[in-house]
Parts: sequence; C-alpha cells; structure tokens
Amino acid sequence: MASINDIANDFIREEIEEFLEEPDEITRTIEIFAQATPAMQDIAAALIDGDHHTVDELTEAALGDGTEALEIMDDGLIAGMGIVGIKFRENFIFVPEVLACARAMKAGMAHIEPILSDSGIQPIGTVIMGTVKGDLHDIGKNLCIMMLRGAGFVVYDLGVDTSEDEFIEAVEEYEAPILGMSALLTTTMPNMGKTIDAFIDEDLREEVKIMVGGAPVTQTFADDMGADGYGKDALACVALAKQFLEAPDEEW
Ligand code: B12
Repeated sequence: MASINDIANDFIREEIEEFLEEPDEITRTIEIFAQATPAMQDIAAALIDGDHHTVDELTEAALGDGTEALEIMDDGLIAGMGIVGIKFRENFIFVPEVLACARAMKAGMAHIEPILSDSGIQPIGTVIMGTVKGDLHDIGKNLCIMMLRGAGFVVYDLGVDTSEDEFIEAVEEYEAPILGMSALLTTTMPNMGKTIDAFIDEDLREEVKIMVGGAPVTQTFADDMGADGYGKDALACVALAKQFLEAPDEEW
C-alpha cells in the first residue's frame, strides 16, 4: 500500500492532510497520486490551486516531453479535480473557486483535445452527447466526447441544459444510432429517465441506443430508468459506444 510520503508534491500532500477526512478517500487519493509522476502531480496541484496559466504551461510542457495525453488527463487533470470535488462537498471551497479549477481543467484539456480527438481513421458511427436539462456540468461530458472522437466517432455535442426535445431532434436530424447523456446532480439525474420516456412516447426508442454517465449515476440507476448502458468514465463510454455498433441488438 502506498504512503503519503510516496507523493513528491508538497502541495498535494498538504491538501490531503488538511482537507481529506474519510479514510477510504484518503487511501484512494494517496494511491492515485503515489503512482503519478511528479510532472502529473504538478499539473494536479496547479489545477487544485485554480491556476489555469500554470496548468496550461505544464500540460504543454508534459506533452512536449512525450507524456501521453491520456496520462495527463487521468493522473493530472482528473486526479486534481478529485480533490477539488471533495473540498467542494465539505464546504472548504465554494462555486467561485471551483469555477477557477474548472477553467484550469479546460486550459489543460485544450492541449490534449486535438490529440485525443484526432483518430485519423474513417468515421465509425455517430453519437449525440449532451448534459441533461437543469445541469451545467460539462467537463466529464467533454472528456467523453474527446475520447469518442479519438476512437473515430462523429459526435454532435448538444452542450449543457439539454431538453428532451433537443435530444430527440438531434437524434432524428443526424440519424444517430447512439445517444449519451451526462448528469452530475442528483436533482437532474431523473431527467435522463424522462428523456428515455420521451423517446418511447415518440416511438423512437428502438431507433437509438442510450448510454448514461456522470458521477452520481450508477448501473442500477441506469437499469431502472431503462438505459442501454452505463459508463463510469470516458474509456467506458467509448467501449459502450463500440459495443452498441458491433452488436446493436444485444442487451448491455
Ligand atoms: C466542477 C464542478 C462544478 C462547476 C462545473 C463547471 C463545468 N463547466 O462543468 C460549477 C462551479 C459550475 C458547479 C456548479 C454546481 N455544482 Co458542481 N461540481 C463540480 C465538481 C467539483 C467536479 C465535476 C467534474 O467536472 N468532475 C470531473 C469529471 C471528469 O468527472 P465526471 O463529470 O464525473 O465525468 C466522468 C464520468 O462521470 C463519466 N461520464 C460523465 N458523463 C458521462 C456520460 C456518459 C454517456 C458516460 C458513459 C460517461 C460519462 O466520464 C467522465 C470522464 O471520466 C463536482 C464534484 C464531483 N465529485 O463530481 C461538483 C458537484 C457535481 N456539484 C455539485 C453542486 C451541488 C453544484 C451546484 C448546485 C452548486 C451551487 N450551490 O450552485 C451547482 C449546480 C449548477 C448546475 N445547475 O449544474 C454537487 C452535486 C451534489 C448532488 N448530490 O447532486 C457536487 C457532487 C459537489 C458536492 N457537493 O459534492 N459545479
């Protein structure tokens, strides 16, 4: 088992010691950062600090040094956002600070997006993606979109606060066989189920495979609302979309 002293970055160690209280979260966070390189820890630290200039510079430098875009995404950006999420939940920081961290996340993503989105292969299928009505969180959805594009999917991004009608119109307009919905709030999660019901009402449910995701969403919730699949992260999102294409009639 990794120890906090396996983490090279002083700021990350202090953040864990000062702000994390749940034993399992402490263990998980230490494991994540102990296996990350010092350069990735520095990116995460700058993100936690809401310093978009430094995230921008360090991400560019890491790519220049040959670090894989996926490693930067997982060990730097997402790992940093994990600590931000815990501090926000425990009221150590508030919306303005989280917005600064989100801006820093986007500064890093701007560098890795062209790499992850550039598949260089023939398009393999079309996916509609959006964050559900009432929900403005788009970081996770955007990561999924990058990875889908990198895997060769054509993705139409409906953005945030997407209504049932907007999802239906997009699926019809682009004749998309796959729809992905993201939700980060327990209050907006039910809008996924409402959207699925709207597809049923329009007699379009058989035309599209629907996958769902977002931090509070679970496999059980996805099953209960009648989704075809649930993905815990961007890699799972791509895997699901590929499965839907390869065997469209199977249950997932
Ligand atoms: C950043 C953030 C914000 C930013 C959003 C900026 C942006 N452009 O997205 C801002 C500051 C705007 C914000 C606002 C609010 N937020 Co907020 N936010 C967060 C935070 C800290 C991080 C979310 C994030 O980006 N995570 C990183 C990404 C990479 O992870 P992810 O989104 O889960 O996505 C991954 C997977 O879930 C999956 N995935 C995502 N979508 C999909 C879709 C498919 C199809 C698939 C297969 C997979 C998949 O793949 C992704 C990549 O790996 C979370 C904390 C948390 N633990 O999640 C709170 C959190 C979600 N927010 C919360 C709250 C309460 C709010 C506000 C209500 C606060 C307020 N008082 O105003 C508002 C709501 C605004 C609104 N109407 O949406 C709560 C929600 C609690 C709850 N039970 O519902 C959380 C959990 C914080 C907490 N209290 O613990 N927030």
